[in-house]
Amino acid sequence: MTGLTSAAGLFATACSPSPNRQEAADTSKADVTLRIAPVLADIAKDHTISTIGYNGSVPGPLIRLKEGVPVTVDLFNDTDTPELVHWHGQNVPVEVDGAAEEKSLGVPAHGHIRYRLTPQPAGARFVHTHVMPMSDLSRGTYTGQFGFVYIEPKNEPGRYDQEVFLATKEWEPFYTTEEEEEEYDTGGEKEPPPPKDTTPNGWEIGYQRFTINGKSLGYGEPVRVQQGQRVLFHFLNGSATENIKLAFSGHRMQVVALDGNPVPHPQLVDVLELGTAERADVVVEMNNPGVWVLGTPRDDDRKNGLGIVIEYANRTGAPRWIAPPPRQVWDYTLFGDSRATPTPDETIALVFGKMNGGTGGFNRWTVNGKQFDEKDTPRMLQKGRRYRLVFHNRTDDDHPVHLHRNSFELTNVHGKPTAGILKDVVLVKGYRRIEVDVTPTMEGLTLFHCHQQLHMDYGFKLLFNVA
Ligand SMILES: [Cu+2]
Repeated sequence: MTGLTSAAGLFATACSPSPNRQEAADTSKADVTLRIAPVLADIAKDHTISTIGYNGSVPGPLIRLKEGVPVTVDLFNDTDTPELVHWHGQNVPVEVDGAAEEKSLGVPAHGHIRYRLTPQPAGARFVHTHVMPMSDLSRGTYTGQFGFVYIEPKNEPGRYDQEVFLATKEWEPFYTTEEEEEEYDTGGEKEPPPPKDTTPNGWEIGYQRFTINGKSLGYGEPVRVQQGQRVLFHFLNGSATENIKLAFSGHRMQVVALDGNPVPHPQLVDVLELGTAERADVVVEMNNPGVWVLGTPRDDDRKNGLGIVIEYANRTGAPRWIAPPPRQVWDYTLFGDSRATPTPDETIALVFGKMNGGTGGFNRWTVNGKQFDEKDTPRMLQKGRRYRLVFHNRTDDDHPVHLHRNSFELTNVHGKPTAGILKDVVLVKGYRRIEVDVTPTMEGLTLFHCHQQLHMDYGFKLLFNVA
């Protein structure tokens, strides 16, 4: 549990004067206050979850900020363990990024820290705990410590009539030996399989309950819409470990932004696919009056709560689910440009590997043949230099990989070139290759990791240092 120790240790340094922080004696109200505390959440009829959340709700309250306008942030921790609060998708200094590996400030058990934060870039971001729970499924992102952050751009086009934020979440995790079913072949180039590993696969995580905005399908208030409206939906996959799909019965969704960043070519889709921590903004024309289910096409998970009712004005009756057309292929390049991207200054290959954990054990994850070790020297990157990161996934698992404090541009997906799609998480499917370009602008330690909690905790991390 070295992460916890260092998080607590960091607080000692947090007490020394810093231009970025106001003195502890300052009791004025902060612009943003997050209180980390136990919460009881009624997620379904006669079903209450006991977890840890922000400000007494799961997900936490929507935090609306303005691009480039600094805010004071108060973090209170009412729990018995140190916490880390990560501003996912924002370009912020290491001190406030909330990752132990980057030596960010932690929030001590029953403690408080205050700092300044300049929100950037604009778009749908989020905030979540960055603690490593390892085998403890009552901590880290298995809890309700997450919430939307929306950074308003300086100029908001606002071509919609209503804005709705929807965050998905799984609850009551348990250990299982069952693996996710295989996806059908989507074509394109493949990575070579690794040498055969005869050790059985280690633990996977299953869940009993599912919610959108903290309510199981049919329990919460429906989203109320009117015929003729254009509704902007912001989706966030708040899962610790699951990559999900979402479909809106009777409607198609126009994807306008991914991970909060507008895409070059908005496209209509029947099914959204969101890896852990991915976001998508979609616009839907409300042109099919009725009472509908928006949810996962996986019947079991939808029955266990992963959906929400969309209700047109003056329409009543049981919500209808219509399965999307079969074999919908989610392809990032649909939304990209065909123009050529600049030649990178340097190419860095990152090969993802797996060592099976065996029955009752944990799988171990490697980048370029090594599990993360905090004693390793970080890989140096030069500010302003264009790097191409080539993700070679030589495992049969899908990995939603995330880079802190920077966005990257997708340049190649499964052998298909693309441009103009800016993201901070990308889902690299089993035995696939994705290439992204990043030009670091923020100095200091920058963490790269798989956002699947179990993968991250058991080795799937790499530390860069930008100078
Ligand atoms: Cu992973």
